[in-house]
Amino acid sequence: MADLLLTHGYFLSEDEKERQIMKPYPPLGLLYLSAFLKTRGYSVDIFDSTFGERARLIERFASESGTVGIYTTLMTRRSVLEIVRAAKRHGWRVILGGPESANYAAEYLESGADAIVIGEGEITLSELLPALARSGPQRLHDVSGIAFLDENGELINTRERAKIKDLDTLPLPDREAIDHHLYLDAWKTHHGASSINLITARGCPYRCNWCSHAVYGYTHRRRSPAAVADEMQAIVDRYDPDQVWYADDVFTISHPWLTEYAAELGRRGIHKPFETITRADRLQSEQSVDLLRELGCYRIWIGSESGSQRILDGMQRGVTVEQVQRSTKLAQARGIQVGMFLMWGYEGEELEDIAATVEHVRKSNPDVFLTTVSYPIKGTGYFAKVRDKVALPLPWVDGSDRDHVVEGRRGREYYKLADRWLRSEVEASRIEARDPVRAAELMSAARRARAAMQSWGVA
Ligand code: B12
Ligand code: SF4
Repeated sequence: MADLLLTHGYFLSEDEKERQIMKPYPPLGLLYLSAFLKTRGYSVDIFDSTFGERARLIERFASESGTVGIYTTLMTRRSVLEIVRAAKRHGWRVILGGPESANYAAEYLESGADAIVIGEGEITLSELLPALARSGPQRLHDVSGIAFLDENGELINTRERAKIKDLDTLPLPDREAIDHHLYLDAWKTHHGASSINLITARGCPYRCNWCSHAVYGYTHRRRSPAAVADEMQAIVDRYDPDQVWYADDVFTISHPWLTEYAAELGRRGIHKPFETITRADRLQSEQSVDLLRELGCYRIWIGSESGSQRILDGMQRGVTVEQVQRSTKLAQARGIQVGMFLMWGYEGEELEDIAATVEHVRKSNPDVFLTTVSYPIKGTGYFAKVRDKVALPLPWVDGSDRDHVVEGRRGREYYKLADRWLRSEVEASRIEARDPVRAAELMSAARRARAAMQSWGVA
Protein backbone atom coordinates (compact mmCIF):
# COMPACT_ATOMS: atom_id res chain seq x y z
CA MET A 1 0.00 0.00 0.00
CA ALA A 2 1.37 3.41 -0.99
CA ASP A 3 1.63 6.35 1.43
CA LEU A 4 -0.72 8.25 -0.86
CA LEU A 5 -3.13 7.31 -3.60
CA LEU A 6 -3.87 10.21 -5.96
CA THR A 7 -6.86 10.49 -8.24
CA HIS A 8 -9.04 13.17 -9.87
CA GLY A 9 -12.65 12.09 -10.22
CA TYR A 10 -12.91 12.78 -13.94
CA PHE A 11 -14.09 9.63 -15.74
CA LEU A 12 -14.19 9.78 -19.52
CA SER A 13 -16.56 6.80 -19.47
CA GLU A 14 -19.11 9.02 -17.70
CA ASP A 15 -18.80 11.98 -20.09
CA GLU A 16 -20.51 11.30 -23.37
CA LYS A 17 -19.86 14.79 -24.76
CA GLU A 18 -16.14 14.59 -24.11
CA ARG A 19 -16.01 11.13 -25.68
CA GLN A 20 -17.19 12.75 -28.92
CA ILE A 21 -14.48 15.43 -28.68
CA MET A 22 -11.87 12.94 -27.45
CA LYS A 23 -9.04 15.30 -26.64
CA PRO A 24 -8.02 13.98 -23.22
CA TYR A 25 -4.88 15.14 -21.42
CA PRO A 26 -3.12 13.60 -18.43
CA PRO A 27 -3.73 15.19 -15.01
CA LEU A 28 -0.54 17.22 -14.84
CA GLY A 29 -1.05 18.48 -11.27
CA LEU A 30 -1.11 14.92 -9.92
CA LEU A 31 2.00 14.03 -11.91
CA TYR A 32 3.83 16.98 -10.36
CA LEU A 33 2.72 15.94 -6.87
CA SER A 34 3.74 12.34 -7.40
CA ALA A 35 7.22 13.30 -8.65
CA PHE A 36 7.82 15.70 -5.78
CA LEU A 37 6.58 13.39 -3.03
CA LYS A 38 8.71 10.54 -4.34
CA THR A 39 11.81 12.73 -4.04
CA ARG A 40 10.81 13.23 -0.37
CA GLY A 41 10.69 9.50 0.18
CA TYR A 42 6.94 8.88 -0.02
CA SER A 43 5.45 6.09 -2.05
CA VAL A 44 2.70 7.36 -4.32
CA ASP A 45 0.24 5.65 -6.60
CA ILE A 46 -2.07 7.31 -9.13
CA PHE A 47 -5.49 5.98 -10.04
CA ASP A 48 -6.01 7.82 -13.32
CA SER A 49 -9.75 8.05 -13.52
CA THR A 50 -9.75 9.46 -17.08
CA PHE A 51 -9.54 5.95 -18.51
CA GLY A 52 -10.46 4.18 -15.29
CA GLU A 53 -13.72 2.89 -13.88
CA ARG A 54 -15.31 4.15 -10.71
CA ALA A 55 -16.02 0.56 -9.57
CA ARG A 56 -12.29 -0.31 -9.72
CA LEU A 57 -11.44 2.67 -7.52
CA ILE A 58 -14.07 1.68 -4.99
CA GLU A 59 -12.82 -1.91 -5.00
CA ARG A 60 -9.44 -0.51 -4.15
CA PHE A 61 -10.88 1.35 -1.17
CA ALA A 62 -12.52 -1.87 -0.04
CA SER A 63 -9.40 -3.99 -0.33
CA GLU A 64 -6.78 -1.62 1.13
CA SER A 65 -6.67 1.24 3.57
CA GLY A 66 -4.70 4.45 3.44
CA THR A 67 -4.87 8.08 2.34
CA VAL A 68 -6.37 9.27 -0.91
CA GLY A 69 -5.74 12.71 -2.40
CA ILE A 70 -8.22 13.98 -4.97
CA TYR A 71 -7.86 16.84 -7.47
CA THR A 72 -11.07 18.88 -7.73
CA THR A 73 -12.50 21.29 -10.28
CA LEU A 74 -15.98 22.70 -10.62
CA MET A 75 -16.71 20.01 -13.20
CA THR A 76 -16.14 17.11 -10.84
CA ARG A 77 -18.00 18.05 -7.64
CA ARG A 78 -20.53 15.21 -7.71
CA SER A 79 -17.97 12.66 -8.74
CA VAL A 80 -15.50 13.75 -6.07
CA LEU A 81 -18.16 13.68 -3.37
CA GLU A 82 -19.00 10.14 -4.37
CA ILE A 83 -15.36 9.15 -4.11
CA VAL A 84 -15.05 10.88 -0.73
CA ARG A 85 -18.06 8.94 0.59
CA ALA A 86 -16.74 5.62 -0.71
CA ALA A 87 -13.26 6.25 0.70
CA LYS A 88 -14.61 7.24 4.11
CA ARG A 89 -16.93 4.24 4.18
CA HIS A 90 -13.86 2.04 3.95
CA GLY A 91 -11.90 3.98 6.56
CA TRP A 92 -9.58 6.00 4.28
CA ARG A 93 -8.22 9.45 5.06
CA VAL A 94 -9.20 11.97 2.39
CA ILE A 95 -7.26 15.05 1.26
CA LEU A 96 -8.57 17.34 -1.47
CA GLY A 97 -6.74 19.88 -3.62
CA GLY A 98 -7.25 22.02 -6.74
CA PRO A 99 -9.46 25.07 -7.36
CA GLU A 100 -12.91 23.75 -6.45
CA SER A 101 -12.16 22.46 -2.95
CA ALA A 102 -10.23 25.68 -2.20
CA ASN A 103 -13.42 27.62 -2.96
CA TYR A 104 -15.69 25.34 -0.91
CA ALA A 105 -13.47 24.09 1.91
CA ALA A 106 -16.25 24.07 4.55
CA GLU A 107 -18.66 22.16 2.33
CA TYR A 108 -16.12 19.49 1.40
CA LEU A 109 -14.96 19.08 4.99
CA GLU A 110 -18.55 18.70 6.11
CA SER A 111 -18.98 16.10 3.37
CA GLY A 112 -16.26 13.95 4.91
CA ALA A 113 -12.89 15.22 3.65
CA ASP A 114 -10.20 15.35 6.34
CA ALA A 115 -8.17 18.24 4.95
CA ILE A 116 -8.21 20.64 2.03
CA VAL A 117 -4.98 21.87 0.49
CA ILE A 118 -5.25 25.45 -0.69
CA GLY A 119 -2.84 26.39 -3.49
CA GLU A 120 0.21 24.47 -4.66
CA GLY A 121 0.25 20.97 -3.30
CA GLU A 122 3.87 19.82 -3.35
CA ILE A 123 5.32 21.13 -0.09
CA THR A 124 2.00 21.24 1.73
CA LEU A 125 1.35 17.55 1.10
CA SER A 126 4.85 16.59 2.14
CA GLU A 127 4.14 18.21 5.52
CA LEU A 128 0.50 17.22 5.78
CA LEU A 129 1.01 13.48 5.33
CA PRO A 130 3.22 13.03 8.42
CA ALA A 131 1.12 15.53 10.42
CA LEU A 132 -2.04 13.55 9.67
CA ALA A 133 -0.38 10.30 10.70
CA ARG A 134 1.01 11.91 13.87
CA SER A 135 -1.88 14.06 15.11
CA GLY A 136 -4.98 12.98 13.21
CA PRO A 137 -7.19 15.30 11.16
CA GLN A 138 -8.21 17.74 13.92
CA ARG A 139 -4.83 19.08 15.00
CA LEU A 140 -3.23 20.26 11.83
CA HIS A 141 -2.71 23.88 12.90
CA ASP A 142 1.00 23.81 12.12
CA VAL A 143 0.65 22.88 8.47
CA SER A 144 0.44 26.00 6.27
CA GLY A 145 -1.88 26.16 3.28
CA ILE A 146 -4.70 23.94 4.47
CA ALA A 147 -8.24 24.02 5.87
CA PHE A 148 -9.62 21.45 8.31
CA LEU A 149 -12.18 21.06 11.09
CA ASP A 150 -10.83 21.07 14.66
CA GLU A 151 -12.18 19.10 17.66
CA ASN A 152 -15.06 21.55 18.00
CA GLY A 153 -16.00 21.20 14.39
CA GLU A 154 -14.72 24.70 13.75
CA LEU A 155 -13.25 25.51 10.32
CA ILE A 156 -9.56 26.32 10.63
CA ASN A 157 -7.71 28.00 7.78
CA THR A 158 -3.99 27.83 8.48
CA ARG A 159 -1.39 30.38 7.33
CA GLU A 160 -1.11 30.85 3.60
CA ARG A 161 1.47 28.58 1.97
CA ALA A 162 4.23 30.56 0.26
CA LYS A 163 4.38 29.86 -3.46
CA ILE A 164 7.34 27.87 -4.74
CA LYS A 165 9.82 30.55 -5.86
CA ASP A 166 11.92 28.61 -8.29
CA LEU A 167 9.90 26.12 -10.32
CA ASP A 168 13.13 24.62 -11.67
CA THR A 169 13.69 23.08 -8.25
CA LEU A 170 10.70 20.79 -8.86
CA PRO A 171 11.26 17.42 -10.45
CA LEU A 172 9.68 16.80 -13.85
CA PRO A 173 6.11 15.43 -13.74
CA ASP A 174 6.03 11.72 -12.95
CA ARG A 175 4.64 10.70 -16.35
CA GLU A 176 5.49 7.04 -15.82
CA ALA A 177 2.97 6.89 -12.96
CA ILE A 178 0.11 6.64 -15.46
CA ASP A 179 -0.34 5.09 -18.87
CA HIS A 180 0.34 7.92 -21.30
CA HIS A 181 -0.22 5.62 -24.24
CA LEU A 182 -3.96 5.58 -23.55
CA TYR A 183 -3.95 9.34 -24.16
CA LEU A 184 -1.59 9.21 -27.12
CA ASP A 185 -3.61 6.45 -28.76
CA ALA A 186 -6.93 8.22 -28.17
CA TRP A 187 -5.58 11.31 -29.89
CA LYS A 188 -4.05 9.35 -32.75
CA THR A 189 -7.20 7.33 -33.37
CA HIS A 190 -9.58 10.28 -33.27
CA HIS A 191 -7.47 13.10 -34.66
CA GLY A 192 -4.65 11.42 -36.55
CA ALA A 193 -2.00 12.99 -34.32
CA SER A 194 -0.96 12.21 -30.76
CA SER A 195 -0.58 15.01 -28.24
CA ILE A 196 0.88 15.62 -24.78
CA ASN A 197 0.53 18.53 -22.34
CA LEU A 198 3.18 20.41 -20.42
CA ILE A 199 3.44 23.76 -18.67
CA THR A 200 6.15 26.39 -18.86
CA ALA A 201 4.87 28.59 -16.02
CA ARG A 202 2.42 28.74 -13.13
CA GLY A 203 -0.20 31.39 -12.60
CA CYS A 204 -1.42 34.43 -14.44
CA PRO A 205 -0.98 38.06 -13.33
CA TYR A 206 -3.99 39.41 -15.24
CA ARG A 207 -7.34 40.06 -13.58
CA CYS A 208 -10.14 39.05 -15.93
CA ASN A 209 -12.81 39.00 -13.32
CA TRP A 210 -14.57 35.72 -14.17
CA CYS A 211 -11.36 33.71 -14.06
CA SER A 212 -10.54 31.51 -11.07
CA HIS A 213 -7.21 32.21 -9.35
CA ALA A 214 -7.89 29.82 -6.48
CA VAL A 215 -4.67 27.84 -6.87
CA TYR A 216 -1.94 30.20 -8.06
CA GLY A 217 -3.30 33.59 -6.99
CA TYR A 218 -2.01 36.38 -9.19
CA THR A 219 1.56 35.16 -9.27
CA HIS A 220 3.32 34.38 -12.51
CA ARG A 221 6.37 32.20 -12.21
CA ARG A 222 8.22 30.89 -15.22
CA ARG A 223 10.43 27.86 -15.47
CA SER A 224 13.73 28.49 -17.20
CA PRO A 225 13.70 27.95 -20.98
CA ALA A 226 16.42 25.30 -20.60
CA ALA A 227 14.39 23.33 -18.03
CA VAL A 228 11.31 23.31 -20.26
CA ALA A 229 13.42 22.32 -23.28
CA ASP A 230 14.87 19.46 -21.21
CA GLU A 231 11.34 18.31 -20.41
CA MET A 232 10.47 18.50 -24.10
CA GLN A 233 13.52 16.40 -24.86
CA ALA A 234 12.40 13.81 -22.32
CA ILE A 235 8.88 13.80 -23.79
CA VAL A 236 10.20 13.39 -27.32
CA ASP A 237 12.59 10.61 -26.29
CA ARG A 238 9.98 8.71 -24.31
CA TYR A 239 6.67 9.32 -26.11
CA ASP A 240 7.47 11.11 -29.36
CA PRO A 241 4.04 12.76 -29.65
CA ASP A 242 3.07 14.33 -32.97
CA GLN A 243 2.28 17.60 -31.20
CA VAL A 244 2.06 19.19 -27.77
CA TRP A 245 -0.31 21.46 -25.84
CA TYR A 246 1.34 24.10 -23.69
CA ALA A 247 -1.29 24.15 -20.95
CA ASP A 248 -0.19 27.52 -19.54
CA ASP A 249 -2.81 30.11 -18.68
CA VAL A 250 -1.12 32.47 -21.15
CA PHE A 251 1.84 31.04 -23.05
CA THR A 252 2.85 34.34 -24.64
CA ILE A 253 3.33 36.52 -21.57
CA SER A 254 7.10 36.94 -21.99
CA HIS A 255 8.49 37.35 -25.49
CA PRO A 256 12.13 37.33 -24.34
CA TRP A 257 11.40 34.00 -22.65
CA LEU A 258 9.95 32.61 -25.89
CA THR A 259 13.03 33.77 -27.81
CA GLU A 260 15.33 31.97 -25.39
CA TYR A 261 13.11 28.90 -25.44
CA ALA A 262 13.23 28.79 -29.24
CA ALA A 263 17.03 28.87 -29.01
CA GLU A 264 17.05 26.04 -26.42
CA LEU A 265 14.79 23.88 -28.57
CA GLY A 266 16.89 24.71 -31.65
CA ARG A 267 20.04 23.62 -29.81
CA ARG A 268 18.37 20.26 -29.11
CA GLY A 269 17.03 19.93 -32.66
CA ILE A 270 13.42 19.78 -31.40
CA HIS A 271 10.56 21.20 -33.43
CA LYS A 272 7.14 20.01 -32.32
CA PRO A 273 3.89 21.46 -33.66
CA PHE A 274 1.78 22.81 -30.83
CA GLU A 275 -1.34 24.68 -29.83
CA THR A 276 -1.73 26.98 -26.86
CA ILE A 277 -3.59 29.98 -25.47
CA THR A 278 -2.66 33.65 -25.78
CA ARG A 279 -4.12 36.98 -24.83
CA ALA A 280 -4.59 39.17 -27.87
CA ASP A 281 -2.54 41.98 -26.35
CA ARG A 282 0.44 39.61 -26.12
CA LEU A 283 0.29 38.98 -29.86
CA GLN A 284 0.29 42.34 -31.57
CA SER A 285 3.59 42.39 -33.42
CA GLU A 286 4.72 40.52 -36.49
CA GLN A 287 7.83 39.47 -34.57
CA SER A 288 5.79 37.80 -31.82
CA VAL A 289 3.78 35.84 -34.35
CA ASP A 290 6.94 34.88 -36.24
CA LEU A 291 8.36 33.62 -32.98
CA LEU A 292 5.34 31.39 -32.37
CA ARG A 293 5.55 30.11 -35.91
CA GLU A 294 9.24 29.38 -35.51
CA LEU A 295 8.46 27.45 -32.32
CA GLY A 296 5.97 25.26 -34.19
CA CYS A 297 2.63 26.85 -33.33
CA TYR A 298 -0.04 25.61 -35.73
CA ARG A 299 -3.07 26.86 -33.80
CA ILE A 300 -3.33 29.70 -31.34
CA TRP A 301 -6.36 30.09 -29.06
CA ILE A 302 -7.35 33.64 -28.29
CA GLY A 303 -9.65 34.56 -25.43
CA SER A 304 -11.85 36.97 -27.32
CA GLU A 305 -14.99 36.68 -25.16
CA SER A 306 -17.04 39.52 -26.67
CA GLY A 307 -17.12 41.88 -29.62
CA SER A 308 -18.43 44.62 -27.38
CA GLN A 309 -15.77 46.80 -25.77
CA ARG A 310 -18.22 47.77 -23.04
CA ILE A 311 -18.52 44.11 -22.00
CA LEU A 312 -14.77 43.49 -22.25
CA ASP A 313 -14.17 46.48 -19.99
CA GLY A 314 -16.80 45.20 -17.53
CA MET A 315 -14.84 41.93 -17.38
CA GLN A 316 -11.60 43.86 -16.70
CA ARG A 317 -10.21 41.95 -19.62
CA GLY A 318 -7.59 44.57 -20.45
CA VAL A 319 -7.85 43.81 -24.17
CA THR A 320 -9.55 45.68 -27.02
CA VAL A 321 -11.72 44.24 -29.77
CA GLU A 322 -9.24 45.70 -32.28
CA GLN A 323 -6.36 43.84 -30.62
CA VAL A 324 -8.23 40.56 -31.03
CA GLN A 325 -8.87 41.32 -34.68
CA ARG A 326 -5.27 42.32 -35.28
CA SER A 327 -3.79 39.24 -33.59
CA THR A 328 -6.17 37.00 -35.55
CA LYS A 329 -5.14 38.59 -38.82
CA LEU A 330 -1.43 38.48 -38.02
CA ALA A 331 -1.56 34.81 -37.01
CA GLN A 332 -3.59 33.70 -40.01
CA ALA A 333 -1.35 35.66 -42.38
CA ARG A 334 1.54 33.51 -41.15
CA GLY A 335 -0.33 30.26 -41.53
CA ILE A 336 -1.28 29.82 -37.87
CA GLN A 337 -4.89 28.78 -37.36
CA VAL A 338 -6.86 30.83 -34.88
CA GLY A 339 -9.27 29.41 -32.33
CA MET A 340 -11.44 31.91 -30.50
CA PHE A 341 -13.14 31.56 -27.12
CA LEU A 342 -16.35 33.55 -26.78
CA MET A 343 -18.60 34.07 -23.79
CA TRP A 344 -22.30 34.92 -23.79
CA GLY A 345 -24.34 36.44 -21.02
CA TYR A 346 -21.76 38.36 -19.01
CA GLU A 347 -23.26 40.89 -16.64
CA GLY A 348 -24.94 43.75 -18.53
CA GLU A 349 -24.82 42.11 -21.97
CA GLU A 350 -27.68 43.28 -24.21
CA LEU A 351 -28.78 42.36 -27.70
CA GLU A 352 -26.61 45.12 -29.19
CA ASP A 353 -23.53 43.61 -27.49
CA ILE A 354 -24.40 40.21 -28.96
CA ALA A 355 -24.78 41.88 -32.36
CA ALA A 356 -21.32 43.40 -31.86
CA THR A 357 -19.93 39.92 -31.10
CA VAL A 358 -21.51 38.47 -34.24
CA GLU A 359 -20.08 41.29 -36.31
CA HIS A 360 -16.66 40.91 -34.63
CA VAL A 361 -16.45 37.17 -35.35
CA ARG A 362 -17.70 37.64 -38.90
CA LYS A 363 -15.05 40.26 -39.50
CA SER A 364 -12.20 38.39 -37.75
CA ASN A 365 -13.16 35.05 -39.29
CA PRO A 366 -11.24 32.73 -36.93
CA ASP A 367 -10.69 29.16 -38.13
CA VAL A 368 -12.70 27.84 -35.22
CA PHE A 369 -14.63 29.41 -32.36
CA LEU A 370 -16.17 28.03 -29.19
CA THR A 371 -18.88 29.68 -27.11
CA THR A 372 -19.83 29.25 -23.47
CA VAL A 373 -22.49 30.90 -21.35
CA SER A 374 -20.78 32.75 -18.53
CA TYR A 375 -21.22 31.55 -14.96
CA PRO A 376 -19.83 33.15 -11.81
CA ILE A 377 -17.19 30.92 -10.19
CA LYS A 378 -16.93 31.40 -6.44
CA GLY A 379 -13.95 33.47 -5.41
CA THR A 380 -13.85 35.53 -8.62
CA GLY A 381 -14.53 39.24 -9.07
CA TYR A 382 -17.51 38.38 -11.22
CA PHE A 383 -19.00 36.29 -8.42
CA ALA A 384 -18.47 39.15 -5.96
CA LYS A 385 -20.14 41.56 -8.38
CA VAL A 386 -23.34 39.51 -8.74
CA ARG A 387 -23.24 37.76 -5.33
CA ASP A 388 -26.64 39.08 -4.24
CA LYS A 389 -28.24 37.84 -7.45
CA VAL A 390 -26.65 34.36 -7.61
CA ALA A 391 -28.68 31.29 -6.84
CA LEU A 392 -27.93 27.60 -7.20
CA PRO A 393 -31.19 25.93 -8.21
CA LEU A 394 -29.95 22.53 -7.00
CA PRO A 395 -28.67 21.25 -3.66
CA TRP A 396 -24.95 22.10 -3.41
CA VAL A 397 -23.98 18.41 -3.57
CA ASP A 398 -25.75 17.94 -6.91
CA GLY A 399 -24.86 21.19 -8.63
CA SER A 400 -21.74 23.09 -9.61
CA ASP A 401 -20.76 26.70 -10.20
CA ARG A 402 -21.78 26.12 -13.81
CA ASP A 403 -25.38 25.84 -12.59
CA HIS A 404 -25.32 29.25 -10.92
CA VAL A 405 -28.27 31.30 -12.05
CA VAL A 406 -27.90 35.07 -12.03
CA GLU A 407 -31.19 36.78 -11.38
CA GLY A 408 -32.35 38.94 -14.27
CA ARG A 409 -30.30 37.04 -16.80
CA ARG A 410 -31.79 35.15 -19.69
CA GLY A 411 -31.91 31.37 -19.77
CA ARG A 412 -29.77 28.95 -21.77
CA GLU A 413 -32.31 28.71 -24.60
CA TYR A 414 -31.72 32.39 -25.29
CA TYR A 415 -28.00 31.78 -25.76
CA LYS A 416 -28.71 28.83 -28.03
CA LEU A 417 -30.38 31.37 -30.30
CA ALA A 418 -27.33 33.61 -29.99
CA ASP A 419 -25.21 30.64 -31.06
CA ARG A 420 -27.47 29.99 -34.05
CA TRP A 421 -27.35 33.63 -35.07
CA LEU A 422 -23.57 33.73 -34.73
CA ARG A 423 -22.86 30.46 -36.53
CA SER A 424 -25.31 31.13 -39.36
CA GLU A 425 -24.09 34.65 -40.03
CA VAL A 426 -20.39 33.77 -39.88
CA GLU A 427 -20.87 30.76 -42.16
CA ALA A 428 -22.96 32.84 -44.59
CA SER A 429 -20.18 35.38 -44.78
CA ARG A 430 -17.62 32.64 -45.44
CA ILE A 431 -19.47 31.02 -48.33
CA GLU A 432 -21.22 34.03 -49.84
CA ALA A 433 -18.97 34.25 -52.91
CA ARG A 434 -19.10 30.57 -53.87
CA ASP A 435 -22.63 29.65 -52.74
CA PRO A 436 -24.88 32.71 -52.59
CA VAL A 437 -28.07 30.63 -52.34
CA ARG A 438 -26.93 28.75 -49.24
CA ALA A 439 -25.55 32.00 -47.81
CA ALA A 440 -28.97 33.64 -48.21
CA GLU A 441 -30.61 30.71 -46.40
CA LEU A 442 -28.13 31.01 -43.56
CA MET A 443 -28.69 34.74 -43.31
CA SER A 444 -32.43 34.23 -42.95
CA ALA A 445 -31.76 31.65 -40.19
CA ALA A 446 -29.57 34.26 -38.50
CA ARG A 447 -32.32 36.90 -38.81
CA ARG A 448 -34.93 34.51 -37.40
CA ALA A 449 -32.74 33.76 -34.40
CA ARG A 450 -32.14 37.44 -33.83
CA ALA A 451 -35.86 38.23 -34.09
CA ALA A 452 -36.67 35.47 -31.57
CA MET A 453 -34.14 36.99 -29.20
CA GLN A 454 -35.65 40.43 -29.66
CA SER A 455 -39.01 39.19 -28.48
CA TRP A 456 -37.54 37.22 -25.54
CA GLY A 457 -38.55 38.20 -22.02
CA VAL A 458 -36.09 38.30 -19.16
CA ALA A 459 -36.03 34.96 -17.27
C1 B12 B 1 -5.22 22.99 -19.33
C2 B12 B 1 -6.57 23.35 -18.72
C3 B12 B 1 -7.70 22.81 -19.28
C4 B12 B 1 -7.65 21.77 -20.36
C5 B12 B 1 -7.66 20.41 -19.64
C6 B12 B 1 -6.66 19.49 -20.17
C7 B12 B 1 -5.79 18.91 -19.09
N1 B12 B 1 -6.26 17.88 -18.44
O1 B12 B 1 -4.71 19.42 -18.89
C8 B12 B 1 -8.99 22.02 -21.10
C9 B12 B 1 -8.77 23.09 -22.17
C10 B12 B 1 -9.65 20.81 -21.75
C11 B12 B 1 -9.80 22.62 -19.95
C12 B12 B 1 -11.16 22.61 -19.91
C13 B12 B 1 -11.88 23.17 -18.91
N2 B12 B 1 -11.42 23.92 -17.88
CO1 B12 B 1 -9.56 24.11 -17.50
N3 B12 B 1 -7.81 24.58 -17.11
C14 B12 B 1 -6.66 24.23 -17.62
C15 B12 B 1 -5.52 25.00 -16.94
C16 B12 B 1 -5.19 26.23 -17.81
C17 B12 B 1 -4.23 24.26 -16.67
C18 B12 B 1 -4.36 22.95 -15.85
C19 B12 B 1 -2.98 22.51 -15.48
O2 B12 B 1 -2.40 21.65 -16.13
N4 B12 B 1 -2.37 23.16 -14.47
C20 B12 B 1 -1.01 22.90 -14.02
C21 B12 B 1 -0.98 22.06 -12.75
C22 B12 B 1 0.44 21.84 -12.31
O3 B12 B 1 -1.67 22.79 -11.75
P1 B12 B 1 -2.88 22.14 -10.93
O4 B12 B 1 -3.55 21.15 -11.75
O5 B12 B 1 -3.69 23.23 -10.37
O6 B12 B 1 -2.16 21.36 -9.72
C23 B12 B 1 -1.63 21.98 -8.56
C24 B12 B 1 -2.64 22.31 -7.44
O7 B12 B 1 -3.96 22.44 -7.88
C25 B12 B 1 -2.48 21.20 -6.45
N5 B12 B 1 -3.25 19.98 -6.66
C26 B12 B 1 -3.71 19.45 -7.79
N6 B12 B 1 -4.29 18.27 -7.55
C27 B12 B 1 -4.22 18.03 -6.25
C28 B12 B 1 -4.66 16.95 -5.49
C29 B12 B 1 -4.43 16.97 -4.12
C30 B12 B 1 -4.87 15.83 -3.30
C31 B12 B 1 -3.76 18.06 -3.54
C32 B12 B 1 -3.55 18.09 -2.09
C33 B12 B 1 -3.34 19.14 -4.30
C34 B12 B 1 -3.57 19.12 -5.66
O8 B12 B 1 -1.11 20.88 -6.56
C35 B12 B 1 -0.72 20.93 -7.94
C36 B12 B 1 0.73 21.26 -8.05
O9 B12 B 1 1.06 22.37 -7.26
C37 B12 B 1 -6.23 25.41 -15.61
C38 B12 B 1 -5.69 26.65 -14.97
C39 B12 B 1 -4.44 26.35 -14.19
N7 B12 B 1 -3.48 27.19 -14.32
O10 B12 B 1 -4.33 25.35 -13.48
C40 B12 B 1 -7.68 25.57 -16.05
C41 B12 B 1 -8.83 25.35 -15.05
C42 B12 B 1 -8.51 24.18 -14.18
N8 B12 B 1 -9.96 25.05 -15.93
C43 B12 B 1 -11.07 25.56 -15.53
C44 B12 B 1 -12.32 25.42 -16.19
C45 B12 B 1 -13.47 26.27 -15.66
C46 B12 B 1 -12.45 24.58 -17.29
C47 B12 B 1 -13.75 24.31 -18.07
C48 B12 B 1 -14.97 24.10 -17.22
C49 B12 B 1 -13.92 25.46 -19.06
C50 B12 B 1 -15.22 25.43 -19.84
N9 B12 B 1 -16.04 26.43 -19.61
O11 B12 B 1 -15.46 24.55 -20.61
C51 B12 B 1 -13.36 23.05 -18.88
C52 B12 B 1 -13.75 21.76 -18.13
C53 B12 B 1 -13.18 20.53 -18.75
C54 B12 B 1 -13.46 19.28 -17.94
N10 B12 B 1 -14.19 18.35 -18.54
O12 B12 B 1 -13.08 19.16 -16.78
C55 B12 B 1 -10.90 26.36 -14.25
C56 B12 B 1 -11.41 25.61 -13.02
C57 B12 B 1 -12.07 26.56 -12.03
C58 B12 B 1 -12.62 25.85 -10.83
N11 B12 B 1 -12.88 26.61 -9.78
O13 B12 B 1 -12.81 24.67 -10.80
C59 B12 B 1 -9.34 26.63 -14.28
C60 B12 B 1 -8.69 26.81 -12.91
C61 B12 B 1 -9.16 27.89 -15.17
C62 B12 B 1 -9.53 29.19 -14.51
N12 B12 B 1 -8.54 29.98 -14.17
O14 B12 B 1 -10.67 29.51 -14.28
N13 B12 B 1 -8.98 23.12 -19.00
S1 SF4 C 1 -8.64 34.66 -18.41
FE1 SF4 C 1 -6.55 34.19 -18.98
S2 SF4 C 1 -5.53 36.19 -19.03
FE2 SF4 C 1 -7.40 36.49 -17.91
S3 SF4 C 1 -6.81 36.22 -15.75
FE3 SF4 C 1 -7.52 34.20 -16.51
S4 SF4 C 1 -5.73 33.12 -17.20
FE4 SF4 C 1 -5.20 35.29 -16.99
